[in-house]
Amino acid sequence: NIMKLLIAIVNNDDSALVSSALTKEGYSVTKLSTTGGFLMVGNTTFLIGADDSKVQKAKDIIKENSQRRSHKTPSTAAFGTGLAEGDLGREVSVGGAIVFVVDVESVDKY
Ligand code: 2BA
Repeated sequence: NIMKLLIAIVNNDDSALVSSALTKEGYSVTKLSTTGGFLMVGNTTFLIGADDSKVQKAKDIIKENSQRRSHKTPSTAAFGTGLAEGDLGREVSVGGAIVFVVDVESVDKY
């Protein structure tokens, strides 16, 4: 059987729901604390190794439990943000979730 790795970047406000919903459905999940390069605000990255046949269901669960939100960028430039002058104090639409699905060459558990 073919394994896939889902890399899902999820809004922090949705991450608790996403993680419990996935776990309840039997997925093995690793949560990483991450930071978006544009807003420099914390988000959550899930690593989910799953059989190919379980990928669509995982995506559905993530979709059902995450929402797009409007987020205001800082009004003054902070060190390390990717914000340009014109981006300051603007509303940007932030997922929700973005999900990458990648092929897994092999899986070994020790
Ligand atoms: P951030 O990088 O903090 O981006 C937050 C939101 O700001 C993005 O929402 C998008 O609406 C906007 N944005 C991002 N980069 C921009 C840019 N260079 N110029 C103008 N606006 C920009 P989402 O697209 O929903 O992304 C939410 C988070 O998901 C991102 O947080 C990032 O952590 C991750 N992400 C999104 N697309 C990605 C990708 N292609 N590769 C890796 N991570 C990604």
